[in-house]
Formats: sequence, structure tokens, C-alpha cells
Amino acid sequence: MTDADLRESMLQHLKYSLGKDPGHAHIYDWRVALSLAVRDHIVDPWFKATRATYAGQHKRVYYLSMEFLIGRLLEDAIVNLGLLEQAKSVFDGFDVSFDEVLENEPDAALGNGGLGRLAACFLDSLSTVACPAHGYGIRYEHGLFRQRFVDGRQVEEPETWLTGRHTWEFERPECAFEIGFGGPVMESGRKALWQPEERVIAAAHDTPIIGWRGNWANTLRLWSAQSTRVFDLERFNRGEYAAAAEPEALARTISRVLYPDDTTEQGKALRLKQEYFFTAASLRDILRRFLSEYDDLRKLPHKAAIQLNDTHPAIAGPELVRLLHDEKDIDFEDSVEIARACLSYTNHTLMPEALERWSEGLMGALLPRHLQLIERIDELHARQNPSRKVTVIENGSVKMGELSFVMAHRINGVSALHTDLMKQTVFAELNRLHPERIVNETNGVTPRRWLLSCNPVLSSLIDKTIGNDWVGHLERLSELEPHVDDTGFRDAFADAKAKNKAGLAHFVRDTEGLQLDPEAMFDIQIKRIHEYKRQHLNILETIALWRAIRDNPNADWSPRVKIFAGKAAPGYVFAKKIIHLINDVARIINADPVTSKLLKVVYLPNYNVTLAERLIPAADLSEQISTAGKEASGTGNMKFALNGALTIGTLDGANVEIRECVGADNFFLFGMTAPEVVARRAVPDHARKAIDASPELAGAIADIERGVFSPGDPGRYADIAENLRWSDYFLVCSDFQAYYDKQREVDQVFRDRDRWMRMAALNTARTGWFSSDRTIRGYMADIWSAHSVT
Ligand code: 26V
Repeated sequence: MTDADLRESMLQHLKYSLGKDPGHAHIYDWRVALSLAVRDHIVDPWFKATRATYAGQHKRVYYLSMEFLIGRLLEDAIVNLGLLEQAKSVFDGFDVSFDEVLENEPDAALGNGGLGRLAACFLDSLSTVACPAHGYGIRYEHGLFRQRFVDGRQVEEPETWLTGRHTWEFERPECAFEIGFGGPVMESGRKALWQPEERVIAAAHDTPIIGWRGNWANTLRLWSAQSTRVFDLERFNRGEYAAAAEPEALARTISRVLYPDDTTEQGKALRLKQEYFFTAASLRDILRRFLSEYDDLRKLPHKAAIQLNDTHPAIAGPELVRLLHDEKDIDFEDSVEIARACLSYTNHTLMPEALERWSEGLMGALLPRHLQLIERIDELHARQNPSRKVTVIENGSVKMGELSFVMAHRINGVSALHTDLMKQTVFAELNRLHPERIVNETNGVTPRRWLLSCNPVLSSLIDKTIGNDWVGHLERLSELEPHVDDTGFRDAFADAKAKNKAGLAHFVRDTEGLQLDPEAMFDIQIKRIHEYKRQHLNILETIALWRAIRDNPNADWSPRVKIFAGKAAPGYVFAKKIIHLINDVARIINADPVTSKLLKVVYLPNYNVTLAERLIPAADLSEQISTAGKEASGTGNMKFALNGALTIGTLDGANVEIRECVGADNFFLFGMTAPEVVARRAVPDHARKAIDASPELAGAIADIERGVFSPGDPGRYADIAENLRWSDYFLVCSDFQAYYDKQREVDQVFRDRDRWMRMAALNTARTGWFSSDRTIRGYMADIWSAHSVT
């Protein structure tokens, strides 16, 4: 497609879809017109892919996920279709900035963090490798909250990504299912008849997802909840206006907001309703599609692989059994077998508080038939495995991890270490019973978004050096390796990093009014705020460094900028305190004239996909410092390494595999291993002992306690200090000195810029394995028995 074609098509949309004359068009209009023009180019490959799947009777993959953290789609679609140059030149012809057009698109934050972003990378890769697939989720009206700081404290505001026209989706009014809740289960002969008392409609909205080079497109189908009764006219006519609209408002609550909590379960009933709502609608859709082509539901596993992204859709097990057994009269045991052959489950966390459990009371009230079926699934499992005692229902609650396990033919962890720990801990018993079920599929990230689009300068250097085939075959980045010995290449690599850092410095100046030295090391920690991720370890080290610089300002320090971003769950008080502390520390340190040339601290608000795309290419140092054994994988760690940042990290999650790939010499490792963590916890007074042994740590904690960072309110952080001294479950104190010392080694290496750049370039050259294309091929081979359509 030529520039002129794209221009013409965009102008047509501006006129006929938006009713705007170019002279009167706003940035919004240009963005919508361009999106519609680009979308037109996705429709043909999308139809072609669908037809090819039907014609070849290929197996389809269904990825059920409560979250899809997709971010903006326009640039992604343009890049995948190979239209970037055309789009830029079209806007050169008008007096409109292409960058501003891209910036105008809302960032779709239909997810909390890692799990949702992984689902989005998988959609891109499934289309890229031409695997017939559908993503299924919820069309939340409000995505993850917007974060603002008021006097350094996190304040949450509703997010409104759907205010303008959502250009990517196609509404499917004909595709709607009634989903029921509550009510009795009647016995009729040997049959159970569930008669739900409340019903809502799940309505489909489709977004086509185009793969690299535009050859294949899959569908992301999101369900929105609508009332079965539109409107109570009688009540309205009686003047009861609010009451008249009540049924509709109540039904719509189900798809109103994304749960902003990835640590604790809250709003329990509504959350369980959301889970059942989208899972049930998706399964009905899957069966409908299957039955439009075949008659024998026993063949379902040959044509449908259903992946449960964590336990959120775990009700799929009993629901599929219900559909097969209650509604299609298939024998119960056979129904369980069929369901299991279709289903597989990914575990994303071992944190006990994030493992879902529902009380029997709640489950019985909302999903009475499912509770009965879960009891039968439990009995069947006990009968088939008499020697062991593992049950799904325990002490009045339904354990969704166990339910997912017994109903899945494959269970996977998301990094080698995490998979091993899963076998040893949460699923030890079940793994003994079913040793073939647990497999590992180490996470990956899409190279299209996380290198090609977000880092155009580095991408064009790579293109010039090894050609552009790497975008679809990321392992080919290894061909960069011989060039790393070439000074010209290293200089160009350093230039690319410098450009990205200068860009970020501008952004921080414009948004925060803070001047950063682009020569300084950009040291970045971006992720959800959680005690196990240990942002407080990082800020303690920052304080200790500040104190050391003040003590000896003329020593040979490496200038640093510590950059933080990330949201805390609204109910997670400790995490919010950490945010407040970092902001307070930033205020004091940034105002200190003694250290101002050497140390700056920045906390950027409202971390999202778009901000990540800006930060990652500009990083020198990537902070991956979780307590070993706690971070299932991490995917930010992969994005940083790929973009030529060096990692300071623990042996946790995928850090282990990243270090193996890039080489121990090109990774700053510190801290206890997972078994050492367990042993250390058993040491009485471990925190106090660590504090006594480290004057740097003792000084930093004392400063916090003395109110150095909260002068008007010295007691503000007493609870953080108290926690560190007396409990410190995440072993911040015990790992502190190793971290501090490793940071000083980082300083030293950074002073030797050429050595640093060699290490950074090797990180890029050696992280091609972390493409989500590789991960998806692993799922296809080991879990789904699905094939690319070529
Ligand atoms: C749990 C809950 C509980 C109820 C409220 C809503 C909610 C939302 C999410 C979660 C579980 C979050 C688990 C998660 O995001 N895990 C991350 O998954 C990444 C992809 O595999 C992985 O890289 C991260 O290490 C892991 O923390």
C-alpha cells in the first residue's frame, strides 16, 4: 500500500465515518480516521485466517483470561502491517504531528500487571505464528485506576478508556448468551436442573489482532454484561426514575470495573460473578462454534484447546462438565475426561494470599450446581487415586488451584525455577499423583512492541547490522554477537542508548519539572508495588548512598538517577506507605545541593504500558530484586535486557534463565537463593542481626525513623521501620548489604563506559530466546497439540 492509498483511505474515513472536513479536524479525529483506515487493512487477513481455519478444520486455541493489558493498538497495528513509513509521510503532508496522533489513543489497561501483559504479548505471538486462536475476556468499562500523587500519597481515580470511539472493535449483537446465577437445583429423575434466579446477558465485542507482517489475524472477544430487562417502563411512568433503571445498572456492574487488587480477594461475590460470567459465555461460544462444524462432542479435545490464565477462569472445569453432562447427556465420568482433555492451566504466583479460594457458602449461593459438581469431581478423583488425600474442597472452601489442577491435562509454571517450586510446594501432592502434568513454559515478550516499536533507534541499528529478519525470529539477535567486538558498533549502540535517555530526560523535565543529567546512570524499577518485589530495598539503598555521598562528596561517585514507577493495590496499606516514602525521599534528596549532581530520585505517576515503552529503552540498569522464590517469572526483566540494560537481580523467576543466557559476567547477581531464604527465615532475629552488621542499613533506617524525610511528621514511617526491624518477612535487611555492595560494583563498571556498553550489547544479542513467539510455540507443542496454519 502506498502513501497515497493510506492518505486517501484516511480522508474517506474522516469524511464519511467522522463527518469532518480536514480543516476542522482535531487530533482525535485524525487518530480515529487513521485507526479506521488501518483497521480496514486488518479485515482481509482476518477473514482469510478464519476461512483457512474452517477449511482446514484446524484445532483452535482459546485463551481465557480475566485480564488483557493491551495498551495502545494503533502503532502496533501499523508496525505489524509494515505501514509505518507510509503513515509518517501522510502526516508530513498535513500540518499534524504523527506522534501526537499516536499519543491521542487511550491506553487500554484491562489488566493489573504481569499476568495481563503476558496475555497481550501472547495474542500478538499467536497471530504471528499463525496459530488459530481466540482470546476471551471481559470488556471492562473502566480499566485499572489512574494513579496520582497528592503530597506524595497515591490517589486512585477512575480510568475512562472508552469515552471516545473505540475504533478497534466490532460489536456482535447477534452473539449473546444468557448467564445465570443463584436459584435452586431441581432433581428430575436422574437429571439435575439448575434454575438460575438472576440472569444477565453477555454480549460479544471483537477486536482483530494482526500478527507480524500482517499475514494472520486472530480475535480478542470481550464480553460486556447487559440486562435481560432493558428498562422498567411501569416504574418510570410512576416517576420512579432511578428504580426504573436499576435492573440495567445492576447487570452492568459485572463488566463495570477491573479488580485493582492482585494480592487479596475483595468484593468477593462480584468478583466470582465476573469470573463465571466470562468463563460461561466463552465456553458456550466455543461449543456453539464446535457444533456448527461437528456433531460429536467427544471429539471436542481434538478441535479445542482451552487455556486457563491463572485460576480466574477455573470454574471452566465444572461449567464444561455441566454443559456436557447436564445439557448434552454425556455420562459424568466421560464429561470430566473430555473437559480435562481440553483444559490446561497456567499458574502465575505461589503467594498464598493470591491463591483463590471461595467459601462453599458463596459458591453454593451463586453457583449451586457447580458446587455439587465440584463435590462429585472431588469424589471421582479420590476414587481414582485412593492412596492419597488431596481434595478441592477443604474446611468449607473451594480451592481453585486444586480444582484447576484436577481438571487440567497440563499445568504450567512460567519460569524454570517457578515450575520447580510449584512441584515442591503448592502442588507437591498432586504432582506425585500426576507427575506428567506439570510442565514449564518460560514467559516471553513480543519483540514487535518491546523492541521494534518502543526502541526505533536501536532497532534500526540492528537492521543495519544483521538485516530485519530478527523481528519474527528473535533468536537471530545472536548474529549481533560478533559485532560487539567492533568499536563502531559499540559506539552506535551507546549512541542509541544516549538518544533514548535524552528523550526520557526531556519527558521528565516536561512532566515533572525535574532536570536529569542524561550522562548519569538511569537505574529503573518499574512494576506493581509489593513487599516481595522490594521497592523498599531499593529506596533504603538510595538513602544509604545519599548518606555516603554527603559524607564524602568529592569521592569518585558515578552519577545516578533512580527512577521508580508502579501502582499499589488501593487496599494494600504497606505498599502505599512505600510509595509515600519514596516520594518523600525524592523530595529531600532532589533538594540537597551537596548531592544534586550525583543523585536524583524520580517517581513517575500512573505507570502503564505506554510509560513502560518510554522507560525501558532508556534504562542503563534494571532492578529485579525480589525475595528469591517469590517472583514467578517477571517479564519486565526480559524487556530491559533485550533493550540493552544490565540487570541487578536476585536468583528469582526468569532472572535465573536471563543470567544463563547473557552470561554471569554480564549480570549483577546478589542475594540469597530460594533455599537460603527459607533457611534464613528460621534464624531468630534475622533482621536485627543484619541491621547490626551493616552500618549503612542501620543509618538509613535511623534516618527514616528520625523523620529526615518527613520533617513535619517524624512518626510517619514508624511502621515501616518497625516491620523491617522486627518482622521483615521478605528479608530486605538480610539481603541489604549484598545489594549495597553489588551496587558499588555497578558504579565502578559504569565508569568504564566501553566495558558497560559491551556488556549491554551482549544482553541484547543474547536475549532472543525471550520472545513470546518461542513461548507460544512451546505451549502449542507441549500443551495444546495445535499447529500453525501455513
Ligand atoms: C490475583 C488476583 C486476586 C483477586 C483480585 C484480582 C487478581 C488479579 C491478579 C491476581 C494474580 C496476579 C498474578 C500475577 O500477575 N503474576 C505475575 O504473572 C507474570 C506473568 O506470568 C509473572 O511474570 C510475574 O512474575 C507474576 O507475578
